[in-house]
Amino acid sequence: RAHQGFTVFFTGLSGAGKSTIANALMVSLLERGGRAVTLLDGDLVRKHLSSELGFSREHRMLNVSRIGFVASEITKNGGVAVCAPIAPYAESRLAARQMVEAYGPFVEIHVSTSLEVCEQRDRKGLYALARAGKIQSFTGISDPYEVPENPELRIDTATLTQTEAVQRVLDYLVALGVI
Ligand code: GGZ
Repeated sequence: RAHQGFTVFFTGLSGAGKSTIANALMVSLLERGGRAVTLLDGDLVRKHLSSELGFSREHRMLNVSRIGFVASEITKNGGVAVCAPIAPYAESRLAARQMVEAYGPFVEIHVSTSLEVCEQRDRKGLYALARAGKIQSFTGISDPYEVPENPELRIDTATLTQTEAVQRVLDYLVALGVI
């Protein structure tokens, strides 16, 4: 299964650590060599693929389904897709899973860092803006996040270092036999 494509799909609140872990995972996978790794980060996707979309339920569903489609194409062609949207709705995560699983494994990773920790960190100042009502429909504050019920992995960055978090993912992928 060395040439089996697969998708790693991180989901979690803003500031939970999805992008950081996704980036570090990509670096580790590239160091191992041998295959193309494509990062579909929330920010980049919003800029290049979903620039016309906002944050309504409908738009978030559409955004995540686009990510799922691109990930499925990458998986089909034997590549590795690493996705890191908030993806707050179970229905859209399932849609992405179903698209990908037609061609290869879909590894859903809930970056479960609590709202309290994310808000305390507030790296981009977005939680303060959301609390002040200056950003509407902000996930965790004024918009829902449906906690994944059966993710392949859960990672809490309050209790794991970045290195440990990436190692958990790599261990899972080794056990799965795809790396
Ligand atoms: C949530 C928002 C919002 C609202 C802007 N709600 O931490 P960030 O800044 O860099 O990542 C967040 C990003 C979320 O986009 P996604 O494409 O991942 O969301 S979804 O999967 O739901 O489609 C945040 C920023 O956009 N941002 N407004 N209202 N996050």
